[in-house]
Amino acid sequence: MLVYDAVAAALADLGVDTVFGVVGSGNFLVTSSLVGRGARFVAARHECGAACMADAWARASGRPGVVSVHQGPGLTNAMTGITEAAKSRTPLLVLAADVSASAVQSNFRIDVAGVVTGVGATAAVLHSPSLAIDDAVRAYVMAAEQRRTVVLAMPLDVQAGECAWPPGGPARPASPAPPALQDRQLKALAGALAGAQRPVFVAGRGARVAGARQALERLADESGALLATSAAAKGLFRGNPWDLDVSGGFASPAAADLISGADLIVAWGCSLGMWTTRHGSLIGRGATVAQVDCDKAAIGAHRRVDIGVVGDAGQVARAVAEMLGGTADGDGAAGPDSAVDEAEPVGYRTRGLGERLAREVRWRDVPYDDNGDADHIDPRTLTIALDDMLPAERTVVIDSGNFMGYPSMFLSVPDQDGFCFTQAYQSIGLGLASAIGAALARPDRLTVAALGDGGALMGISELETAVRLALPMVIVVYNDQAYGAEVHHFGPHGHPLGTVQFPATDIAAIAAGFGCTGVTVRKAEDLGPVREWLAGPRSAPILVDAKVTADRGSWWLEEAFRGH
Ligand SMILES: Cc1ncc(C[n+]2csc(CCOP(=O)(O)OP(=O)(O)O)c2C)c(N)n1
Ligand SMILES: [Mg+2]
Repeated sequence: MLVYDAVAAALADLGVDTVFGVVGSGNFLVTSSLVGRGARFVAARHECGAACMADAWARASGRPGVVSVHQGPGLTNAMTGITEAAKSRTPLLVLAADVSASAVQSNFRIDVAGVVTGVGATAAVLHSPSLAIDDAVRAYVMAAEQRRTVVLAMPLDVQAGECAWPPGGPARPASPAPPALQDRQLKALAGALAGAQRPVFVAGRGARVAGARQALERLADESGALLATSAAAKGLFRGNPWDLDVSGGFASPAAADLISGADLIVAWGCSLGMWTTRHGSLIGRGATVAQVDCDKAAIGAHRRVDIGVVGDAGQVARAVAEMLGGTADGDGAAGPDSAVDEAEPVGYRTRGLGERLAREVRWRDVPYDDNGDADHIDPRTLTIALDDMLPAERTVVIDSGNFMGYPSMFLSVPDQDGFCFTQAYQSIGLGLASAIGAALARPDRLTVAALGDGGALMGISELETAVRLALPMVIVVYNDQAYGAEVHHFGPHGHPLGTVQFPATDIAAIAAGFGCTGVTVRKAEDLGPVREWLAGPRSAPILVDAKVTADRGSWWLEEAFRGH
């Protein structure tokens, strides 16, 4: 067999059935071979888009994503998306063509391993024709099992070589056993929970990927804990009456008040970074902090913790519940269906609190003064109107910028898979492509892409992809004619803002040019066409160009600037 074909066969064997990419000469054959073996190839218009699509597809589907790129510029174009995936621990395999070892002066030659490791991804290579199948399998398995973003360099001379398909198929490397739970650590956590009066759980990406919701809810019932998540795990406790939603800059005043009043914070697969803790200010003075993470190096990485437990969030929660005397099925005070305020008070779950949460925890229930004018809609009013209009079964995907809190805080999501938050690298311009990946992973849900005008125009080439694929997506552009984040960062200090402000751009017309339905919105009544689109065949995306008010920066951004 030729190596490129054997690599494709090995990957197809491992279950690869969807590949994102941009095809050039170096990855044409391997990509075609994957397609010939039944994989769906999604042609992006820019490699960064391809990487973001695969990243979001992996997040939404729970399966490793695969990207295919041309050597040199194909890979460097993909690097921002690869960096986001690597920092988010997205299992992703990048099939990156590379020049032959002998092509010393090739225009396409770069130090692939240097570029890849420099951004935190893992470099792998097809070493030789005889090793190539094992190299490819190892790269995929490493991405899948260790949740890494692995870039597999595929030199053209190796791809063109010959190899033998192993009888019985390629061997899959054995998975390492997870580390055993340490009794001493579990006891410390159980003791802290038993002694806590106001415990709060903050669950992060690690809890999400561990599928730990039930185990955490039961332990929380047992100990009277309130439940919160990092933004990356938003939706994990949706429907639980003790859910505070997101901890950090996006927390509602009631949620922030309760989190900062905790005497014990337990982070489950959550790094307690500056965003999740508002620079630490949500952790009360004197509160005990515990952190559970299957990666030992993550414990205490962002802040000092009093108790560290190495282990999978679900396993640790079950083991601690057992120590506290509960059954595996839980005998907690209030399951999600119980009448919360009739239950016996336990821990932080005092009488009346359930009612307060139901009344105050959602951002859309927090009163505000609408600052819309004749030509601009208040982004809160816009987002609440969309929240009312859009079906609850949705995947909300967020780009970066000043606007990002509005959709994150005012659009509800059905569960932890309904929110795609690609902010590990804080790049703008990834949101549209990420939304395409999420839409392909979850066609059963309506995908809602929330973008700023800057991020939308940066990633606009993928609008053609969304239209070509006839994706039923709602794309909302919070258009303030500016890099608003920078305007609000530097404006108050009196700096000139000509570098970050732009003339009006008719993004609805641009969208119509791509074949979308384009709608300009200056007031809630302008959203009628969205309602019509929702009732129609949804055969192409709809883009809402919302001319939003921008008289001041968002409150979470003001907070965030303290970290710059
Ligand atoms: C690739 C990249 N370039 C620049 C930045 C710096 N940056 C952060 S937010 C922002 C403005 C984004 O503008 P827009 O998408 O319109 O959102 P807004 O802040 O206006 O709501 C910029 C330029 C970045 N984060 N990523
Ligand atoms: Mg803007």
